[in-house]
Amino acid sequence: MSVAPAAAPSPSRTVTRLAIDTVRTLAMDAVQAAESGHPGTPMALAPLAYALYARHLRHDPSAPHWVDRDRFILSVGHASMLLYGTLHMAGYDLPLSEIRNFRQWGSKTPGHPEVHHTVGVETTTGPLGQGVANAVGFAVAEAHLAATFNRDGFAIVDHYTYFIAGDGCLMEGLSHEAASYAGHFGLGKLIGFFDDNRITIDGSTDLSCSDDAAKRFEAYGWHVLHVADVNDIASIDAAITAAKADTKRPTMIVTRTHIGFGSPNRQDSSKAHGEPLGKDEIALTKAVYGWDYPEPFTVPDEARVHWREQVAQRAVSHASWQTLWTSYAAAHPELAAEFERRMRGELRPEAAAAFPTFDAKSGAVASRASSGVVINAIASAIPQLIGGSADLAGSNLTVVKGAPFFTAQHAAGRNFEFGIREHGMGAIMNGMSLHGGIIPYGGTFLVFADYMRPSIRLAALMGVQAVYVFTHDSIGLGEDGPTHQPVEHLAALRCIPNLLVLRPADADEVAESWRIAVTHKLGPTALVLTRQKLAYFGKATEIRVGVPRGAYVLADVAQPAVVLMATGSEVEIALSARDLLAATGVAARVVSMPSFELFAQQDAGYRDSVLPRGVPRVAVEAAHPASWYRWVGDTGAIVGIDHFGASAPAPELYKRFGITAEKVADAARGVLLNK
Ligand SMILES: Cc1ncc(C[n+]2csc(CCOP(=O)(O)OP(=O)(O)O)c2C)c(N)n1
Repeated sequence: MSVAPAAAPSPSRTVTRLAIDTVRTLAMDAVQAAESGHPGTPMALAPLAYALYARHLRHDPSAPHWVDRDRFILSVGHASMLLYGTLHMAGYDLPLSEIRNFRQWGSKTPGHPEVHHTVGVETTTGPLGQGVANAVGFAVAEAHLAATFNRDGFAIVDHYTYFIAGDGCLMEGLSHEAASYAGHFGLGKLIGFFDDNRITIDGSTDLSCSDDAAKRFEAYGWHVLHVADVNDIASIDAAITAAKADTKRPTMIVTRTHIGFGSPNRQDSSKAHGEPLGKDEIALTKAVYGWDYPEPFTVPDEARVHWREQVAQRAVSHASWQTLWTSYAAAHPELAAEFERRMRGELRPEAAAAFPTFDAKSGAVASRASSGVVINAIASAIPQLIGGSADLAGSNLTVVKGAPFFTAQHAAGRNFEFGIREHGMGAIMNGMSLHGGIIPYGGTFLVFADYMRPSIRLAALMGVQAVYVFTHDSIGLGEDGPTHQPVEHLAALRCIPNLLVLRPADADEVAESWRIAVTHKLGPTALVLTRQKLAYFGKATEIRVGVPRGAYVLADVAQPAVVLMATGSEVEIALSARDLLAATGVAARVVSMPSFELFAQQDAGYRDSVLPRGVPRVAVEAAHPASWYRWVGDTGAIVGIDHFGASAPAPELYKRFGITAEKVADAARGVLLNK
């Protein structure tokens, strides 16, 4: 079936054309009403959205969270009206009033799609390329859960992940990190469409890009197909069928489209990308479509009925899955209970007792090493905790020993090799987490958090659970030098709203930090860990209570004259400074402060009990001081580093850069003098 080209409207317009044109006109009208937005790409891609939602996706608008639904990700998030119009027509709970309210305060139709805000939106997209990498993560999750839970005759996890990427998505490096990963791991149930319209904001793609996208994806090991005209629904059907037939490779369907399709003065021009067409051009375009309805936001009954009939056929898959699930649950009750528990995001009851306890006999241990011990201790009780590292497993200590690796042949593996693709890892983790049933973790050096920062930001924005294992967390890593020594990273991470940052100071704090990370469901957690060894405090009881509160008194005196605050490796320095001060008659309290965010959430009574009002404070952290000002106040001092590090052994660096007990004691005396 081919949809008649808009340039020559057919008087015998098919209902399919009408159904597609309704999505097009809703996008034009909504962008016009909002006086902002992106009409051209929805106008071009409406036939593809129709093909997916009306003819291919296994989905059920009355059960939008059905666990085995096919997932669809609009990586070109600016084309949000394509998704909103389609969800509306497909019968999701997104009424026309919300379409009319596009981009307005409180609407369900924000400028870019936001997960957990609009029903049917699987992930938040807008920063180009992220959706592609999220889709890879969804496909990883599907493959892993299918390999873990499916049994003969019971493919209870068996769905596809579809995405649409644009020129912008494919120009971004992120999509290629993720595509390379997907090709290597043979994610056969991942089906992407490249919206090949050759237009971006500044004009033709010729201005800056002459890649052969198809060849790039072929080189990554993808199955690459072509659709010469997006209006040719039969050709989309055939491509999807061919994509599904290849179970070993992800598929990219390069689809030729025309931005602003049908608009006499805007089609194929960057003017169609990101501004309203204008009332006159809308009228002209609707005339080209043969659209007979003068009122904006018209949904012809025939179009609505057709959409609903088509989608009703798609939703049958939900009913048959339900039947399959019932017999699976009867045949494999324990697996079924486990699957349900995981999809609810709950831990097994035995998880709480799985966390290790440490003692002085273990001696000084790097926090990355105690983190490795914790991961291994909790692994079997928390099977949904799966992850790995961006090629630094031996440094990040992220491997569950003896457990299999995730490979194309063994998708049940729990150890992941993300390759040297930090940005990809962050975005893939987001997809894994959003899919459900998985708590992903990923490791790299703290300094390379910058390489994944956009994905961390989105994890925080979306409120997804993910755990970052950031090791080598300061100049304490020593000889690798300033390229590898984070300075501003802690402060920068602490500024990301809804990111929990934990920098534990000893092995017990590490265990408690991991406990917080696996139970903190509404956002990501960054664990900031040392390369160098840390002393053991022997304060397990205080730590168990104190770490969840973000800060606690580690060493006290009856009447503290000054409070010394520190995180991670610098807590030891604060303890030594306390001894130096005591020797000169100055009573100091030491507060370990692994998480500013958790401490800030405590009531004023608790905060005042840890940091008494009127008692001056000194902070020490081998990092940029920016994030400490709130806590030290006007009368306090910060011993930190506001410049890059250097290549030398760690003890020398601490001395040269003044992160020492003597400097902290001096700072304390200084604040007392100025009091
Ligand atoms: C990471 C990122 N950089 C820049 C932008 C701003 N931006 C939004 S759309 C766009 C052009 C995208 O072109 P294309 O993918 O071809 O989309 P189309 O013009 O087909 O809608 C740009 C640069 C963005 N959303 N994300």
